[in-house]
Order: sequence, then structure tokens, then C-alpha cells
Amino acid sequence: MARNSQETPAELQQIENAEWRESLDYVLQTQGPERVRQILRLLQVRAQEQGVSIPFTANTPYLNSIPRSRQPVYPGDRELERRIKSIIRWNAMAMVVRANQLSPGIGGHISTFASAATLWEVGFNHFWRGRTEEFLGDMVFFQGHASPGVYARAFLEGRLSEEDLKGFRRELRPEKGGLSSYPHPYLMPDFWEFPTVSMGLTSLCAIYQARFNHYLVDRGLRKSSGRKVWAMLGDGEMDEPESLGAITLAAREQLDNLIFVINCNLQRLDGPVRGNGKIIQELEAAFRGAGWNVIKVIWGDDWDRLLEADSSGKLVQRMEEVVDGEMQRFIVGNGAYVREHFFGKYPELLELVEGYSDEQLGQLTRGGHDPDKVYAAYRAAVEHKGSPTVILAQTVKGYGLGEAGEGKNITHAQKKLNEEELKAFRTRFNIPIGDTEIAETPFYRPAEDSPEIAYLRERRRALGGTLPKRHNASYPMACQTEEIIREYFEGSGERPLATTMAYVHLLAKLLRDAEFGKLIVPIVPDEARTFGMESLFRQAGIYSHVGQLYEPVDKGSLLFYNEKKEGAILEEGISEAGALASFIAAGSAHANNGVQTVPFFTFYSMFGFQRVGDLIWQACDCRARGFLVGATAGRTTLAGEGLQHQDGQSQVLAMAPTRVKAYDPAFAYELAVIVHDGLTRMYCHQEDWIYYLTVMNETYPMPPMPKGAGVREGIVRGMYRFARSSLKGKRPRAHLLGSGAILNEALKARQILESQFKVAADVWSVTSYKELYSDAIECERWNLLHPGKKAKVPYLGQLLAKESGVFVAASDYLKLLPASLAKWLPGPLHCLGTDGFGRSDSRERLRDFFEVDARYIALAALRQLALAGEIPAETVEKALVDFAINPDKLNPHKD
Ligand SMILES: Cc1ncc(C[n+]2csc(CCOP(=O)(O)OP(=O)(O)O)c2C)c(N)n1
Ligand SMILES: [Mg+2]
Repeated sequence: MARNSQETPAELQQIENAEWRESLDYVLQTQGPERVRQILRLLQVRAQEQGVSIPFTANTPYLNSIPRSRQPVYPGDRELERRIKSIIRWNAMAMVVRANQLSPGIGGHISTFASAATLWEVGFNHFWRGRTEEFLGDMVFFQGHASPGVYARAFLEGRLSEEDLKGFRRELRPEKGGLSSYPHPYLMPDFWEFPTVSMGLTSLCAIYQARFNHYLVDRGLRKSSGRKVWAMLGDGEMDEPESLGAITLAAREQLDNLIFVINCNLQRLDGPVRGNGKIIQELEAAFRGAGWNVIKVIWGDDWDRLLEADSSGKLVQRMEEVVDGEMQRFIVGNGAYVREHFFGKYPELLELVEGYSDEQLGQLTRGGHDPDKVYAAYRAAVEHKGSPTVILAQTVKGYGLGEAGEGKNITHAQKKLNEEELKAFRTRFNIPIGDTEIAETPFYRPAEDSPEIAYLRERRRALGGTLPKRHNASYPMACQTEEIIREYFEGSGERPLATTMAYVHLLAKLLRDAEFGKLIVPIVPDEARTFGMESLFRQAGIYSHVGQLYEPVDKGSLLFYNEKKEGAILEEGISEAGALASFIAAGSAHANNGVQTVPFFTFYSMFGFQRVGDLIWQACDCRARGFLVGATAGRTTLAGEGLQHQDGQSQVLAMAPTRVKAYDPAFAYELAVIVHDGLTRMYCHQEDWIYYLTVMNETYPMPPMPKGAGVREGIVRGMYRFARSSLKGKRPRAHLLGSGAILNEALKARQILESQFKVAADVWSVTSYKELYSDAIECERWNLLHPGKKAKVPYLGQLLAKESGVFVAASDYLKLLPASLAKWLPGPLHCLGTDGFGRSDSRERLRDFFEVDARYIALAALRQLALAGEIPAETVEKALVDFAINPDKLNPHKD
């Protein structure tokens, strides 16, 4: 190219740029992309050799990943699909608006689905396969607060009625019921499959779900079927640590059955997700860095023409330099504004759009609203092999709401539309509703024989039926585990054992059980050796999709780290959140995978309910079943580890989720009875429960199960008499309630009371305060609502009907736990517990510090007896001295 000597350096650079670009285009056309990569690499190396450092970037330009030339032809009827989508948009909006007209303040989200509609409808019409006899269907995690979009579609599909839609967020309507605000399988067990509205958990659970689907195949429990897991996510929720926390695992496990679609409307609740940056680029770098296939869908078709026409490179430059906060202004502003502020920055760009009217510029679309682009991305995603895919789709929050909130910061809070706004929405989406009816925001469904309904039904038929649809495929198992647990009824003789050891022993036996063995999924986050579970490595194997590519250092030992493809153990590394996501996948497999797996998730109890409590809540919402086993439990039983390790609250935290049964067994036979009960209820009677058991690492001889009547029932219902007083005759009487390892302290206290004070003391083993409490409040409620009927007596009341005396309850947990029962006891109660921060020291010192050892139990009993006038007050004072208790010692509540 001849150059003019008058040209400025900037102009020369322009020419140079154009030449380089043309060269690249030429190489691409004549020799293909691989050659382009080679040359770029060559140049990179050359530059580096010359000392030009090239900044690291995990980003590609701010352009669509799939160029127009590689877009497949759209297979659907675009016009019909647009009409269907418009109707769904209307109904989804109408549901929220109506609910708020009827019940101001009931809430709901309009703008999220408005931004996601194309992303979802392309999925519904062309990708997401329903469940059939032969195929379980794809799994779709829907962005939770866009639920009106799913309901509105189900309405067109004839799955929900107009009456149902009227019940959105009005679940307690008499007789009619309603639709839950968000996806909750607990509330709509035939409809929703995955709860998604606790931000962050969707990404995590979808990843572990996809991995679990592979696990089932590798373990021979399911045939490989090519089903996909789709997670429809928001850009704001990607800030939750759980959202990105497991993405490297997804790539490492080569989960090409997993597709994320992130709805990048650039906004969250209060404002822009990254006002001063670009969320799409940030997420691209994170996912590419983690090894994902990243597909960006940023610009709609009309931008392609502009990009193709721009030889200056200024359009891409402008696209890249505009931060998201500014991008939002181009949505809210009109075409003239876009011309002036977006294109106006460079004369080349103004020239580029010279032939465009302001109206045209105002309507330039974002990629996530262009079905062609979305389809191309989805097709590429489902065909991609070897790694998971994330689609980053730029959309507009509140799309179509116009003045009512499109792209505005207030849009998330928009619950109502005035008449003018409704009319504008109606007109924009061409909904056949007249001006006279519009104020009522009526729902609209075309006639059954209309082209829209026919098309929509045909599409779903072709894809195997409707979704979401939860299908509970659980079936009653025989549960012949009585033989397995009988051994523990005998006790361990002189041999000291910890409940953890008994638990691991039992689990190993269950893994060999003809019925359960193949279904048990042991899950552990890097503490198997801590809990003495390494024997299971050899027996069950540690799951690894690729088997074991190395010879482990401990290969020679019996307990070597044994990874294998058909391994049963999910060794999750140090991720309680990930492990719990696996627990959810395994615990809900009867609904989502047609196979009834039985998870046993064993973890450091301190890092369970308080660390990943929301996931446990979500597991309950999923109606997951299985065992959560909090090991190294008990604030004073776990010695040495101190403040951040000693759990003295999980039994209290476990009170909250109603589908959790919580047990704190002291002895091996108790544990065995509880596990047996869990298996029977969950897998024989098919009840939705999660069993939480705390197990401990303190060793002591395990006694045989007492022979008396009602022991086994008592273990399950929460309490039974372990030892009756050996003293006869009428004398002061105390009842000592102990749980877990602290039951041993109650037994020692009994000795002290009987031998030194001649107080008759019975010892009760409280296996579950939660069971006792739940039963008591249930009776109380029934009695309140049936005043004319004979009052029901709680189990606790029945058990203690003939007892008198004082009560002392001691556990390794907060005093709140036994205090919850005080009103149902026939005598005064003193609660001992472990409120306060843990310390690293020996068990003896810890139990002294927290005031839960035998001396304090005896002291509390004596004090209660003195208050009741059964013994002189001086006896208590003397006991304090005899027990060498310093009243001015450190206060565990405060120090
Ligand atoms: C853990 C958690 N924190 C807060 C919320 C409340 N919340 C619901 S939607 C939302 C904003 C979501 O933004 P984004 O993910 O960008 O979705 P969008 O609506 O923009 O599509 C928030 C904070 C929640 N549901 N979960
Ligand atoms: Mg958003």
C-alpha cells in the first residue's frame, strides 16, 4: 500500500493495524485456525525473546465466541416461538402484579424472568429433554426468583390452571392452595426438582449433581445416557463464594454433562454487579482459568453487521472500554443517547452508524435476547466434549418493562405496574387484551387448537414431555438389618471403644449387606483417617472417574489410598460444602436418578450445621434422605483442639430443620438401633428424613443393652432409663439425664450421690432431645386444638409418670438443649452444658471448665434437693468444698 508522506503517526498506526488484520484474515481463510494459532504463538515467543513482556490475560475480546459464520441454522419457527414467549412474559408478569394487587407486599420478581425469557425458551423449545420410560431427562436448575417464568410456561402447557396462577405466593389459600414463591420440592413435590433460591448453592449443587451422575454410571448403578445438567444462574449470585468454589472440580472431572448459563443482565438487587468493570470478562477469566469451555453471547445479530462493517477496530475497542455501569445507561437511554455517548466517542463509529436511525440504535439487541445466538451457544455446549461449558449471556434486566423499570436500578423491586405501563407492555408484546380489561391484569392463554399451543405441545412431545417434573421413584426395601445390628447389643466387654469406632464398624458391615451394600454412598471430606475410616478405602474404594494413575506411596500397606473407577467412597477433599452437595445428590437420587442411594456423610461435627447449615436446610427442601454423622463431636469430648473445633451446638442447631432427626448416642447399641430405625423409616417406609448422629472419639467399654422393656423404643423416641438407683426405701431422689459421652459422668455422679449422700439416683440416657421436644410440642398443640378431648400425654410424660424427685440434665451441648424440656418434667430441672468458647486441654480439665463433670452433676442434684427441702442447705456447701470446686473459677459463659 502506497503511503502518503503527510500521514500522522496515528494514521500510520491505523494503516499498520489494518494490514496486520488483513494478513490474519488471509491466513485464516487459506490455511485455517490452527495456522493462525501457530503464527500468534510465534509472534508471542518472538516478542518475549526481545524482552517485550506480554501481560497475562485469560480473556478473549468482548465479542461473541461464536462468529456469525459458524452459527447453525435455527431449527424452529422463530415467529411462533416469539409469540409464545411474549405470552409467557405477559403471564409471568401478571402473576406477580396480581398477587401484589390482592396482597400488597407479597412480593415477587418481574425483571429477572424478563431478562431470562429467551435463554429459557430456547431451552424449552429445543434442548431440555423430559423424562420418559427410557431416558431420565435433563436436569435443569432454574434461577429461583425467575420462577414465574416456569409457572407461566406450565400454564400454557396445560399443567397449571388459571386458578393455580392466581395462587402464586398464596400457598395458604383455603382449599385451593397456591404456588410456592421459589422452586421448593418440599412444597411442590411433584413439580420442582431442585431448590435454587439460596444464592450460591445452585452452582455448587449442579456441579456435584453432574459428578454424581457420572459416579452412578461408574459404579454400575445406572447406564450412561447422555443426560445433561443445566444450571441457569444470575450474574450477581456468582459473587457467593460457593458459586465459584467448585468450578475447578467440574473441569478436573471433565464434566461435559454440565452446562452453566449465566444470565448477565449486569445487575443484581441494589445496582450493577460490576459498575466499574465487566462481569462477563471477569467470569470468563475465572472459568477459562479453571478449564471450562466458555461461550460468550454478548451481542445480538444487528451488531454483527456493524462489526463486519468496521474496519477501524474502534467498535471492539469501544465495546471493551465501556464499563457495565455505563452499559446500563445505554439500555435506559434512547437511541440518540446511544449515538452520542456510545458511538460518539470516536468519529469512525459515528460514521459507521450514519445510516441508522435513532430508533434502530435504541433497539440494538443484547446477545441473550437473540434466539439465533442463544441457540448457537446451546448447540455448541451440548456438543462440546471433555469439559463443562459456561455460557455468559448478556441480557437486559426488566426487558420489555420500558419506563416501568427496564435496566433501571429499581427494577428488581418492581412488583406493580400502573395501567399505562401494563398497556405499553401489552402493546410491545402484542398480547390480545383490550384496554377495558387491562387493569385486572388478566392471564392469557390462546385456544387449545391455536398454532401457539399446538407448537408448544409438539416441541415438548418431541423432547420427551414437560419439565420440571419431580418423580419420586422410591420403593420399599426389605431392610433386613436386624441381624447386622444385633452384635452391638452385647456390648464390648472390657474393651474400650468410641462411638465413632462402632459407627465405622457398622458402616463397613452395611457396605457388605446384600441389599444396602451397593447403594451406600460413604462421603467424607478429608477426615477419613481421623475417624478411623481408612479401612473402608480398601473395602469400598475411593471413587475416581479415571481410576488411579499413580502408585500410591502406601501401596504396600493394608490401608492404602485406593482410588478406583467403581469406588464407593466420595472423598471430597476439604470441602464440607461440596460433600454436602454430594449428600444432596445421593440423598435425592430416588427422585432425580431413579435409584435409591443411601448416603452416609461423615464430617467434623463443628463444620457441619454451623458451617454448611444452609445446605442442610436445602437437603431437607430437596426431601433428601440419608445419614449425617458429626464425628469428633462434643465440646468437652474432643480434647486438645480448642475453640474452633469443639462442637457444643450442633445438636441445638439441628433443632431447626423439621425433617432432621438428631441423636446424641452414648453407646454402640444405641447407635445401632438408631441407624436401623433410620434405614427402616427412610428405605422401608419411604419417609423423608435426615438422621443426624453425633459420634465421639472418647473410648470406654460399651455396655450391653439393658434388658428391660421399652429400651429400644426409648432409644428411638429419645430417652430411656439406663440405670435404676440401687438404694431402696424412701429417700431423696434425683434423676440424672445424660447424653453422649457425658452419660458416663452422670453414671459417676450417681455413684457419688448414692455412696456419699445416700441420695437415690436414676440415670437416664437421653439419645435425642429433639425427638422428645418434637413429640411434646406436638401433643401440646393437639391438646390446644382439641380442648374437649382427653389430653394427650407426651412420651416424656408417660415415661416419667411415676417418677418424683429432682432432675439434672448434662450434655456436651448448650444448656438450651435440655432446657427445652423443662416444662414437661415432673420435677425441677438444673441444666448443665457447654455454653462458651472451647479450649485446648484434656477432657478432665474441659469438663471442669464447662462444669459438666460428675461433681457438677452431683452438686446440681444436691442443690435442687436442698431447694426442695429434701436435704439441708449446708450439705450443698460442704459438697462444694469436698468436690474441690472453686466458685471463683473461670466462667465458661464469659471467659
Ligand atoms: C444467599 C442469598 N442472599 C440473598 C438473597 C436475596 N436475593 C434474591 S435475588 C437477589 C439478586 C440476584 O441477582 P442476580 O443473581 O444478578 O440475578 P438477577 O435477578 O439479576 O437475574 C438477591 C440478593 C438470596 N436469595 N440468597
Ligand atoms: Mg443479575
